Amino acid sequence: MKRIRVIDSHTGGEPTRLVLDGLPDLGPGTMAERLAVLRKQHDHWRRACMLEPRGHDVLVGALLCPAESEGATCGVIFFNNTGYLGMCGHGAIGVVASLAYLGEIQPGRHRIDTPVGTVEATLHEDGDVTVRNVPAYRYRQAATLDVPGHGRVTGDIAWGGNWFFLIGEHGQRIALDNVEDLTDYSWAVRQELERTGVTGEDGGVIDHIELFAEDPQADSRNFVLCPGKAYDRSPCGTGTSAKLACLAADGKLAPDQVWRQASITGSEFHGYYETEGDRIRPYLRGRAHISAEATLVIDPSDPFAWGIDN
Ligand code: PYC
Repeated sequence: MKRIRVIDSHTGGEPTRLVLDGLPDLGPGTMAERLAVLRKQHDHWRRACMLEPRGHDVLVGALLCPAESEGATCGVIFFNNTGYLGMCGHGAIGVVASLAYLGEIQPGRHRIDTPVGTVEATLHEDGDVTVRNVPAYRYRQAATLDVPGHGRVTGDIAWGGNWFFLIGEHGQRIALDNVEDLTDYSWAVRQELERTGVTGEDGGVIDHIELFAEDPQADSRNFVLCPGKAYDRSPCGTGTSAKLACLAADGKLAPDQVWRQASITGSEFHGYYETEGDRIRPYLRGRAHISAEATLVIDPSDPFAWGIDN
């Protein structure tokens, strides 16, 4: 039997599984090199942790690694049911809350190395976490697509630690009882982006689709479709970062001004930014709660030991 120790948490409804140990050593390289080793040589370990019967399509995994940079608390590689994420905002908040739950960190600032850069997370005395994300920027404004079944769709392409297509005018109702239609619409947009070869900078795959609507309490409510076709239950940390980059580029939000981003479930992140050259530095504040402490067991005689691939 192989055993993998995990802590599960959720951040505004979106789950994170922090993988503490039990996976193969990825070597001493940079976080990007370790991610390449995990992807090429050990991807079945990701599948075992993320796919059914142990995982599900909503779950995001965070593999705890030794720090790469001096003074960092740890390194983390984020993944899900279909592959790997650059950064993950809700996941970083979940990692910090989980390490605090284990007594491994105290309130204060902690640096976390990821394959797309080092982020800093502040654990506040009240349990909230503020993530200083990697720099974000808008790459293209008002890109248009003809989406089969939906007609002309216009959106911005922005980086917030992952690539996003952000759509303000979509004619969709952003509500929990409309998730099926929202998923169909967003998936059609994603497929059209792929079919027509529309990408982020340097060919980066745009694998997150983000729709916005007004919200009675917050500044905006979003629906974010993640790469594995599940929607984010939280307001999506990297998606909120991409939104802040677009607001900044449009002159609609000043540096340090707080933006309350609600999710479709009603959970909220509070974001703001600082200007950094021609990019912005996004900050996101949210809260995670621990939901399980567990040991995953991989039984070699189990036909689904390494997950059900679909
Ligand atoms: O919070 O950045 C995020 C995120 C990405 C995918 C799911 N959540």
